[in-house]
Parts: sequence; C-alpha cells; structure tokens
Amino acid sequence: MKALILVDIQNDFLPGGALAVPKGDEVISVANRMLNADFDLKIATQDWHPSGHGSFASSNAGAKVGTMGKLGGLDQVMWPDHCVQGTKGAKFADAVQMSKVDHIFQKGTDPAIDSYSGFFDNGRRKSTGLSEFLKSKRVDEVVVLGLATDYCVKFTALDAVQEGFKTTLIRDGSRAVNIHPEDGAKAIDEMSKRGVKVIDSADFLKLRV
Ligand code: VGL
Ligand code: ZN
Repeated sequence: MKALILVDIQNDFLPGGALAVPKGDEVISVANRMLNADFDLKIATQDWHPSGHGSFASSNAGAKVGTMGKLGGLDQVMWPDHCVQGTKGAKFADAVQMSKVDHIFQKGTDPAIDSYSGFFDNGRRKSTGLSEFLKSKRVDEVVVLGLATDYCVKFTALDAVQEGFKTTLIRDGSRAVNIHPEDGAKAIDEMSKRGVKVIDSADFLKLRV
C-alpha cells in the first residue's frame, strides 16, 4: 500500500505568511497533481502550535528570530510566531485540494517541544500516531512533499525511513526555508544518503501511469 504525505502546506509558510518559505506557493500545483494520482491513502500534516509556543522567539526573552536557543533540552531555532491554532496562518493553503486528503495529523501542539517530523516530536518523546496509522493500513511505501525541505519535510522523510517505509521525496513539490543558502540542498543530500529516493513529480507520475 502506498501513501502520499503532504507536509505543512499552510498559509504561514507561503509568501506573505509569518514564516514564509521562498517560492513555497510553487508546491501547491505539484501537491494537487499528486492528490489526483493513484495512492491508497493521502495524508496531510499540519503544524499546529498553541499561542506562546516555546519555539517562538517571542516566547523567549531577548531571543531574535532565526537564532538558536534551547527548548526541552534541545537546540531550537527561534521562529517567528506561526501556525497558531485556529488562525488563518495555520489553515491549509486555499488552493490545495484538501477534499482529496483522507487524514490530517497535527503536530507541534506541546508548547514545551517542537515537532518538525509528522511522526515524532524533535526529542522522539511522543508519536503523533502517524506511523501506527500507516502500519494499521498496511502501508509500506510513502511519498513525501511540501514545506519546508530543510525542516519538516526532511525530518518526516527521515523518520519514515527509520520506521521502515520505502520513502520517496518529490523534489519539485518541496521548497526550503534556507536560513543558510545551502540548507535545502544539504537536506536533499542527507535524505538521499539515508535512503530516501529523490525524484521530480513529472518523472514520478510518468513512471506510474
Ligand atoms: C516548519 C519551522 C517551524 C516546517 C514548522 O513546516 O518546516 N519549520 N515549524
Ligand atoms: Zn512550527
């Protein structure tokens, strides 16, 4: 069984959003093409923080956005307030065909730890239930795309490999934050080295018709 996982295609990660990913809007048409392809299961993850989340620079006295701090004993990027539960910024991008999505998994709800991966928080302390859900549906293969390549997409894909799923990244369906200009390229390299198959959507869709 094959599952599609759309990672965090939410307003705050699009140009104009609170944590805008450069060209983040370009993943939407790719996501829609993939949503109309043949998958047994289509999943979306949603970054879903309570206000005052510990990953927000605004929650850490003196912290500047984009610098490193600490959260839950782990190194933590200080992010702008983003994807706060119930806000417009936390909503999925309007143009994504969400009616084609079977299940939504939310993450980042614990104020005391961040959660980049759709599977586990950054300390691997708690599961979101995604792995158990996929296994209960006999999924053995996952295809990942979305935002952002160097954070939530990367950690979702790496956890998928670790959980034993055959894992593919749709490269043109993902965009990076690039706090450092090479972060996106490095993330793709790291995923590839750890066993993620990296492919562009046109090639993926051609192979599957
Ligand atoms: C993300 C930073 C903070 C992401 C989420 O979706 O990649 N990045 N929260
Ligand atoms: Zn977040």
